[in-house]
Amino acid sequence: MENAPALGLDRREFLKTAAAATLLAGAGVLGIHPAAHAEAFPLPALPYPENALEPVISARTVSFHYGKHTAAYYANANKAAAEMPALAGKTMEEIVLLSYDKPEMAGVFNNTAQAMNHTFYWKCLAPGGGGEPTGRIKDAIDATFSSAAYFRKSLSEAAGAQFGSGWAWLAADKDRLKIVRTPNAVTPVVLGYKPLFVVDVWEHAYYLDYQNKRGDYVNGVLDKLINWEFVASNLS
Ligand code: MN3
Repeated sequence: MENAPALGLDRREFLKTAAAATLLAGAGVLGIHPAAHAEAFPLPALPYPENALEPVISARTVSFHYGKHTAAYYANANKAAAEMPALAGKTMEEIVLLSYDKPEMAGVFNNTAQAMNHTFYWKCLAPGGGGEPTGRIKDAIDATFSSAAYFRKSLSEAAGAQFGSGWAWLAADKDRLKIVRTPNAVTPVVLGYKPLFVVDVWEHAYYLDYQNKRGDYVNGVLDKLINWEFVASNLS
């Protein structure tokens, strides 16, 4: 209570605050305390403003892709985690690994893997990104692909070749890097590889901006948005 003056409240305002706190505590007694609704996997904040990826990816695309799609995958992943006792206390990666390729857990897998994939995707992009890799990630890319240009070409082709919805990844298979294409929600994690970078090639990632021109979106991401610092940080 001695903090009240520091908050700049007069006594009458402070009592209103205290009354509000009492009401909230009462809600707890009735079993609707906010803690009862705590989500296992809160939606991580977007690492930049919605318009930060323009002109490659519009604020409108990000507002749907993050605000609607990513948020919905998290909501569904949380719902599954809350409803299935077998998932209690598990990480998203653990849930993805245990639900992969089990038809009866397809909903759990799809939503949890998509939540994880999207958070990874948003971190793979950065305003002012793109350009050439440097340091350890340059060395690793040169060792596998001979050059950054050949890596770029290989990833771009993989993204174009993925039929329907999916993802094009740079992943590490122990010491070696590889390009991996996955359908729908599948992540290289279930194949035993460590994801380093990804491009989302579901139509919701680019259709508002590029319509059918998936290649233009992928090349824009590789040339102007790839967050090399994050990619390098994923090298073990
Ligand atoms: Mn997506």
